[in-house]
Amino acid sequence: MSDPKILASRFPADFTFGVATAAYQIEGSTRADGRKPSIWDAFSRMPGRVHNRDTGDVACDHYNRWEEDLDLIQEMGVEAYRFSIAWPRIIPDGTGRINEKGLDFYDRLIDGCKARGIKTYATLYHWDLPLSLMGEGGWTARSTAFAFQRYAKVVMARLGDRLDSVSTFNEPWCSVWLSHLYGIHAPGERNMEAALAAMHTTNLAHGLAVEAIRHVAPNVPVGLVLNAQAVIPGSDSPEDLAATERAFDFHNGAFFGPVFKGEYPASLLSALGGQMPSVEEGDLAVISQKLDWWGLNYYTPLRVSDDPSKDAVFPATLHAPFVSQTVTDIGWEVYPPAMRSCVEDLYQRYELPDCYITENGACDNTALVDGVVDDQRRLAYYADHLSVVADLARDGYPMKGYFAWSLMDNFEWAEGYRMRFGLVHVDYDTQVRTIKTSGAWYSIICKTAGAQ
Ligand code: IFM
Repeated sequence: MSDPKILASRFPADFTFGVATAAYQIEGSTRADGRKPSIWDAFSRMPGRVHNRDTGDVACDHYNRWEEDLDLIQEMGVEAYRFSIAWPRIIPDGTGRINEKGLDFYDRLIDGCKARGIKTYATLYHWDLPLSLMGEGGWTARSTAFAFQRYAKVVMARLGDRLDSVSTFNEPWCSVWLSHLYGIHAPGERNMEAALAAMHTTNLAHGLAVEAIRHVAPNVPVGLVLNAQAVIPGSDSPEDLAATERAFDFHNGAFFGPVFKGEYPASLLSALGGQMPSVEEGDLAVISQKLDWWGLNYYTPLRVSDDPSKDAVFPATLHAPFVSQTVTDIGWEVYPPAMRSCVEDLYQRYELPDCYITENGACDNTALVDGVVDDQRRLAYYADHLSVVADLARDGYPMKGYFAWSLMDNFEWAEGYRMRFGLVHVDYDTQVRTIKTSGAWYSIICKTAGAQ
């Protein structure tokens, strides 16, 4: 079902349609107006870390072209813009001096949204940790949680009066496991003890930031964006079913547990407790404060089977084969039913507030030919996943909004610029933006929903 008007008519009248981006992926101007390096500025310069040694130095030049980009969002009829704020622009060393010029940029951006009738959904942390904080250990150091709380306070005191929503973190799974255990994202560590420390500091930082936001900007709805893994067993064998449960606890429970239940999963504690940092009295109460909403970033399922080897480390799982034949250009299986089962499973396990799909989309590298990017595979991906979200809303799940990832092609982290997720094509030589076929289609969804 890809008729955008029919699809749009299946959503509740107050459902929000938006687009999402993140600071380091689009802004460029990494040295402008007092910004100092983040861990990604350093990481992307290390050999072998990022495809083609691409960096975010220029990216989509959004720092200079933000007005044109907001015009595009408005022209597409998109109701809300989810963007992130770069900590190294606001407090360039992580602690210490506040950089007013950095705040000024987001002031202009937010006012620009308001002037165009676009709702503002800000994320405080989308992976660009000020590099100076690595001297203390970055996310592995408890002190970083308190530095983050101060940063949250500074941002909300200046911008909170014009934000429609704020989230503390984007995808802690990535900034913890992918960055400190699997070594794929900055700072590129591969160490379980460090990863567990980063996990707890991040959870604590989330809680401390919620406290600060409630204090400084009590009217702004606060949430947390998680890329919950839609874990699916590779078979019905008892071993694979047990492996699936362990994978859930490790990938999801490590964040959902403390935030929504005030506890770490028992299986994680019993397997890895000896390597955990100290969880101080009161930490879990700070972490588990009530949220107004949570965000799900969903792209693909995680199929697992048991890893029977003796030295397998918790959660001791292997990747099970894909079931669907459809795979995006980045190699991720396309399987919309897992989006539904993931939401169902999470609402069964936890008491969760309202839900936004804060990211969903496909890597489709269809080229620009004669001024057109006819990205039918991305369009089909959106149609199938939006249909799942409409069904969830119909079935009583509190689905409040959907943000397409991404507004435009951008710096795709370790993949550099070769993987494209945009509704809008970016020519990195000329910085010309071209709305793709999927973008025009999504625009009809937004305009139809807006007229309801
Ligand atoms: O580009 C990323 C984004 O920064 C976080 N979520 C997943 C996207 C696609 O990989």
